[in-house]
Amino acid sequence: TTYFNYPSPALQEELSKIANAIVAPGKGILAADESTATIGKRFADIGIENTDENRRHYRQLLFTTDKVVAENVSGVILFHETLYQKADDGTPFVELLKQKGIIPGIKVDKGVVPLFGSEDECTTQGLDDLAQHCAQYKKDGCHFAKWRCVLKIKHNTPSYQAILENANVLARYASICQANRIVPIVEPEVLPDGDHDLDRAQKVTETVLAAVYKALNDHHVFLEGTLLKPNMVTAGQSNTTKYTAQDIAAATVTALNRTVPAAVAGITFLSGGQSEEEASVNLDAINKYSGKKPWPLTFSYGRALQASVLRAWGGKPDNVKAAQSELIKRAKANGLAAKGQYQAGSVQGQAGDQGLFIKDHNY
Ligand code: 5MM
Repeated sequence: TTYFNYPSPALQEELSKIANAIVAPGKGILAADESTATIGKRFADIGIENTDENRRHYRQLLFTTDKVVAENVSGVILFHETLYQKADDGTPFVELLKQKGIIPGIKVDKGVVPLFGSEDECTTQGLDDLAQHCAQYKKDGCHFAKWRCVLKIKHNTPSYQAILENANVLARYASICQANRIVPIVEPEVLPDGDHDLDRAQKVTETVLAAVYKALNDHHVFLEGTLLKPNMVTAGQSNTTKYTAQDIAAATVTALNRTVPAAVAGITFLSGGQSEEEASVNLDAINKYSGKKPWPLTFSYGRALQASVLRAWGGKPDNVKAAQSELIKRAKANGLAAKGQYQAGSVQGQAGDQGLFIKDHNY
C-alpha cells in the first residue's frame, strides 16, 4: 500500500531544474502579470488608455529589451492575455523570451475574494479547472506559475480562518502545478498597510509561513521544486519609527529561518510598494546579512522593476529605447543586490526613490 507519492524521480528532476535556473546567482524574476484592471491603474498614472493594443505595445517594449537583461532576469510572469500576444513582426512573446533564455511563467490565480464573516479578510480563487489550465500552459511554453494570497495585519487579523484557508489553497495550487510539470511560486503576501511595528510584522509573517509550510507538507508538495514569494518584513506603511535596511534584513531572514525549510529551492521577494531604490537596498541588505541563509534570496518585482520604465515610456514610440534602458538598469541593480553587491544610490531611475505603495492592494 502507498499512502502518498512523491513525484517520480524524472518529475522531481524537471521541477528542481526549473526552480534552480530561476534563482541562479544574480538573477530574479520580472513580475509582468498585472491583470487588465491592474495594468489599467499603472497606465492611468502615465495617462495611457487601457486598450489591448496599448497593453501589447507595453509588453512588447519589455520583451524586446536587449538580451543583456537576461543576465539578471531569469523568468517573467505573464498574464493569460499576454501569453498569447505577438510582437509587431508576428513573433509570439513567449518566443521572444525563449530566444533570450528567459523562462516564461504564468499567473494562474483568478484573484482575491472576500472571506464571508471575516473582518475584511480574503482568500484567492482559481482552483476549478486549474489542472487543465496548467497542462495547456505547459504545452504553450510556461514552466512556472504564480498564485498570490493576501493577509492583512489589523488588531485581530490575520485570523485563524484566513491563515488556514490561504495556506491550504496555496498548497492545493502547488500540488496541481507540480502534477502538471510546472514549478509553483507560492505567494502569501502580508500586506504593508497599517501602523504596526517591525516586530509585529515579523511575528505575523512567521505565523503565516509556518501555516503555509504545514499545508504544503500535508499536500506532499515537493519543496525542492517550489519557490516562495514572500513580503520582506517591514513595519506598517504608517508606522513612523525609522528602521534601517539592516533592521529589515535581520527581521526578514530571521522570520524565514524559523519557518521556511532549507529544501525550498529559493526565495523571490515581492516589492510590495517599496520604491525601486528601497527594494534594491533591502534585498542587498538581506544578502549581506550574516545569519544563516540556506536558500538563494532574490527578487520577483512588479512595481519596483517597472515604475521607471512606465514613466520613461509614457506611451510614446520614440521613448521605447529609453524605457528599455531603465529596465536594464533596474534589473542590473537587483541582480547585484541578489549577490549582496549593490551600492546604494549607484543606479538612478526616472522614478527615483518615489514610493510605490498602493493602499489596500488586495485585488
Ligand atoms: C504584478 O502584480 C501582481 C498582481 O497583479 P494583479 O493584482 O493584477 O493580479 C502581483 O501579484 C505581483 O506579482 C506581486 O505582488 C509582486 O509585485 P510587487 O509590485 O509587489 O513587486
